[in-house]
Amino acid sequence: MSDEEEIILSELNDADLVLQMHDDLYDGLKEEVEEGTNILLGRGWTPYDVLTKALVEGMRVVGIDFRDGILFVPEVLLAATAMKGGMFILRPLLAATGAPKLGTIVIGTVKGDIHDIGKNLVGMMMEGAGFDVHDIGINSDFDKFYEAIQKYKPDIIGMSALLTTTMPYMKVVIDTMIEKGIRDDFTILVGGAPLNEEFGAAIGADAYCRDAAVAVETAKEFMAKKHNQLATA
Ligand code: B1M
Repeated sequence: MSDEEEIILSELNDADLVLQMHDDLYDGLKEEVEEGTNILLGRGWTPYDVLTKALVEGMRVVGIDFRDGILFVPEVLLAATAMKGGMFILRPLLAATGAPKLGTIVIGTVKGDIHDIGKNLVGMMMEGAGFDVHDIGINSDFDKFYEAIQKYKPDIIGMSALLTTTMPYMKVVIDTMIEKGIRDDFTILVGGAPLNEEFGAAIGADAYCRDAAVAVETAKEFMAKKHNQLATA
């Protein structure tokens, strides 16, 4: 692109800026995505709207072209890095709600799986809602979950999987918890693009969460139930 055609992000109106951010995310332009994120925040957008309308929507388009063989792993990695640049700016803003602590969550992407954007987003939203979040990262086997369980004594375990080949490992984690007699000590929430409600029920999770907002609402509902049970016990 020549200098004359260079796009000045700050000169675009909100709608055009959001579309440009989708393009920049698609092209893996981290600095531009960060700049766009800051501009929208400066214009009074809520962090949640920037996250969902500019970043998540942009990644949805990347996902479609990845699926259709138009984009390949290296390009998608760049898009993911650009997305993380924007998320890094939003994270403290989403977490700074001053909400009272609702409970503790351990969250991780299961063994064999390195997708972490959705998990990170769920973690950020949970923090924003007032949960203490301990993120154990990607490629997490049962031992990694167990170590975190012992260390943080969570109320909720969150598992993420983005691959049809890794989602069965969630059942391994739950079955191993049953063997150890600790399954009922926690609420187990699962999520990730290839999952659905039926799968969640079949593996013995307490709930499948379609997205981060649903995960937060579901976690809040389970915590309210837990507190009611404790109060009436
Ligand atoms: Co991958 N990938 N990928 N990938 N990748 C998918 C998942 C895929 C659907 C793309 C496609 O259509 N072909 C496909 C999986 C097919 C399948 O199994 N059904 C796929 C594949 C095949 C692969 C590789 C095998 C490719 C290869 O190497 N040939 C490889 C696997 C690596 C591995 O994990 N072992 C691979 C690699 C990668 C990258 C490294 C390049 C990159 C990941 C970078 C990163 O995460 N740091 C990547 C990406 C970015 C994607 C897509 C394009 C986008 C995923 C994403 O971040 N979405 C994805 C396409 C797609 O999903 N349609 C794809 C945005 C995010 C906000 O959404 O993660 O769904 P999502 O999270 C949502 C909800 O699902 C839910 O809430 C989130 C926020 O609303 N949620 C939870 C998620 N986790 C939750 C946990 C909870 C609750 C809710 O706990 C309580």
